[in-house]
Amino acid sequence: MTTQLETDLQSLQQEALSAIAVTADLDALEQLRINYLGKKGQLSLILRAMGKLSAEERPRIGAIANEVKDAVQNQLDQQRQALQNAEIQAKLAAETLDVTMPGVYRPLGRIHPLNSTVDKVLEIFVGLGYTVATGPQVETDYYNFEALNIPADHPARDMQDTFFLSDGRLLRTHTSPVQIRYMENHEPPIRIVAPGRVYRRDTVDATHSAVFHQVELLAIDKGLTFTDLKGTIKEFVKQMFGEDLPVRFRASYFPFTEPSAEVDVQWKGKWLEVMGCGMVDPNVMKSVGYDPEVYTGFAAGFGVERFAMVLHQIDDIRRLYTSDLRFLQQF
Ligand code: 2NM
Repeated sequence: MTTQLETDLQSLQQEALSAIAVTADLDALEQLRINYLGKKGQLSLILRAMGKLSAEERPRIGAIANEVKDAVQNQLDQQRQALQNAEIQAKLAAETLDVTMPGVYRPLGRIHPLNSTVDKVLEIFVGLGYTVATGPQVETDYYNFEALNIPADHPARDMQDTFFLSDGRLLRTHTSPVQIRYMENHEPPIRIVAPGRVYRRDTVDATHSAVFHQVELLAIDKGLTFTDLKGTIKEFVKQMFGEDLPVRFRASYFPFTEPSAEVDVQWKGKWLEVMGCGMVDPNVMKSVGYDPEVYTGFAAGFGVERFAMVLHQIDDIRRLYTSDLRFLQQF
């Protein structure tokens, strides 16, 4: 026959199993375990009543109680496992990394065409054994003019051409002061190349800028001749343009060289004036303390913008300064 205890055990099992099955989280599950199987739980409460059972009934009810306990424990274990799995799956889903998603676009910087031109020029001269030298952009009259054999009444000194500071100093109009400073501090033989920013009071247009860039080179040694100058420039032009272009030298004048010449290069069928050059004037040698009877030297100079414009077919010098990305991204 069915006792009250048996009925209680059965309804406890039924209630526990359905309560456990719908539990949504691990904390609630633990509460259910305490409630049903804990020391002061419902099962313990029922078992306490077993003391009143007869000796023959006790093992039977005890066996049922154990079955209920196992069934509830089983269901608790299963549900715990299920909830833990669900938790892991949810975590995995939340942390999914979609490696097929497009990356974040980061625009890449690049070398400005003026700088890449300077880099290329310097690389060629370093390859020919020259050392890169630099100097200040604010100069004195002495280094910019006097030491370079530019007389006081020379038109280059004109207010129209030079930016003067209120203290009498000036913005260098060429990088030649770098060569003077270098010669003052070094004994021949000398091979230097001086890149840098220079300033002229020019009205800005497609081919003129008040600020532009120059590279000048200087070689001083015993026995250097105009032939050494021509060979150096021809080699430079060959490397700069990537081919052996026709080069011609036209007689010219600079205060700091004698004789002086302009260099033209035939490029795409046209003669382009690309640089000035000459043998360093004995007066320049004397101003730095070199004996012009012992040493000779050659020098040359050119505008970097002009080279960049020829090499990249740029029609207006201002494009090199206006930082228009549509222009710059072409290089
Ligand atoms: C030029 C053309 C010819 C030149 C001369 C010197 C120095 F310092 F040695 F006298 N430096 N640069 C020179 C000579 C520059 O640029 C068109």
